[in-house]
Amino acid sequence: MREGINSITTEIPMNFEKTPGWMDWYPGPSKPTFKVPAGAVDAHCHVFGPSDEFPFAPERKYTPCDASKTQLYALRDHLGFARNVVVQATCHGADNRAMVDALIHSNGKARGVATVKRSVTDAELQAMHAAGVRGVRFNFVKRLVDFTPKDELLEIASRIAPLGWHVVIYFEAVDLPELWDFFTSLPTTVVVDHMGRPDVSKGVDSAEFALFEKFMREHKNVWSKVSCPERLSVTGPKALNGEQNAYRDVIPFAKRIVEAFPDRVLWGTDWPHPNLKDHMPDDGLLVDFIPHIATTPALHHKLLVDNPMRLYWPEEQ
Ligand code: 0GY
Repeated sequence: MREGINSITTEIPMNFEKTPGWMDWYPGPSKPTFKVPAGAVDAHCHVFGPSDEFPFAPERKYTPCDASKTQLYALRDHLGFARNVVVQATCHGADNRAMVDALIHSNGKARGVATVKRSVTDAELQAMHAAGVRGVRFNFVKRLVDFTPKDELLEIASRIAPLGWHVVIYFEAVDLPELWDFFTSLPTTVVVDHMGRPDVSKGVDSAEFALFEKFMREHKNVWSKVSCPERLSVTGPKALNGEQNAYRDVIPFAKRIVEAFPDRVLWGTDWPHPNLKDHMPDDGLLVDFIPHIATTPALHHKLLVDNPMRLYWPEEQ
């Protein structure tokens, strides 16, 4: 009798209602004009659910639409990319099953970044490694996650380091001074999401962005994703007055980082673009942003092929 009741309960799908105002991913992305080099990697993207198969985490701060591995891989092919790095999204907390499932079904064309707690076992880390996980993400964006004590994060970093994994950090520019000592104490390669989220209205020569450049210049283990112009831009997706490039106010920031640190930059779509409020980007348009920030074929190749391959598929180098 007990067993019967349990099995009935688990068969009832959980019904997730999207966060009010949630913007779904763009269904018909254009074909980019810019042709990415052969072997290009979309090094920052996510999967959401599908929620009836992989329920969202109770501690999540938003409830998104579904965005499956099949839809992600269709986008990869449409945009001309060869591989993906699937980053655990906060709506799944430290339950990495959806991300790991995406890796397992990618025919080796996807690697991943997980979120783990101190309680993760060595066997679980090994299983994730076998599936293709190569990093953990530490998130300091307060609207996305609750605070995790730094000693717990340091313990996690020291446990994943022997696996050859790295740490991905997500924070906002105003918080860099306070987080500096912690970040510079990490024992692994450290990859910053979205250039540390600069406030582009302050300008590329602001003290705030100078601190981020110093962070990369003084710490050779620090890399940056030059991604998410759609999140950082104030001018938005519209090209104005003969200017052909959308998100033009983000160009000076990303271009400067690509040119100063060409061997430590990555690029990703950020599909399915969680938490956007004003517009949902056409992913084809995002790909057409790349030649504005990496202006030579040699830089395209480093940004889209050499660097992500070195970090995520080192055995093929
Ligand atoms: C991103 C950015 C965001 C969200 C997440 O895991 C997440 O929920 O990363 C954001 O809301 O800024 O990189 O996808």
